[in-house]
Amino acid sequence: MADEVVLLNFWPSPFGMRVKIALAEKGIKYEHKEENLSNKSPLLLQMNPVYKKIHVLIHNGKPVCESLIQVQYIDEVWNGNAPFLPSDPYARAQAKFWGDFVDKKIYAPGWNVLMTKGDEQAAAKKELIESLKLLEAELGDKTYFGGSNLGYVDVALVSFCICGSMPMRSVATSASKQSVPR
Ligand SMILES: N[C@@H](CCC(=O)N[C@@H](CS)C(=O)NCC(=O)O)C(=O)O
Repeated sequence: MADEVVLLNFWPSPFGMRVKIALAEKGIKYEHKEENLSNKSPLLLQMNPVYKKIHVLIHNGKPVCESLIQVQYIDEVWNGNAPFLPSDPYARAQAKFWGDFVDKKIYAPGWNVLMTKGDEQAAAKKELIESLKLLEAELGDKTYFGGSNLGYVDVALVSFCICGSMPMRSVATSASKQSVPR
């Protein structure tokens, strides 16, 4: 039986973009169902009863929540090509560490840069710049964090770079509406 893959998403979501990149890299066909954040579908609430957030990956009727876990899941299920995570346990742990770092030290201060003002914004900028320097040092001379191929940390990070090129403040402030400019 062919895999049935559905992504409940809100198109500007950087978290959803991680999953779209991961599925594209693996060549997996899926159905994209757009959610309205101000009127979440019963399916979304059923599939993510804990956080009630987009996005959700539904594989053969079973939900997987949280973007970094979804990327790991996609890598494990469709493991025939383009591995995101290295096979060596230590290298895997390191990649997961930096993926987590992207959420805590890039996304979080990045959001605060967009959404705050004054001293709070200045502190967020400082934290973001320091975090980017640490990531740059980790990247070193490699083409990708994954080495010569796109890896887990790249997938975790690149969606925020894509979002950085969008009018993110307007996306953020209208995130509860459906009228986000594409
Ligand atoms: N940690 C989650 C974050 C998901 C998230 O923050 N989703 C936002 C949109 S980008 C959301 O659903 N916001 C609506 C809400 O919280 O009700 C992940 O990595 O998937």
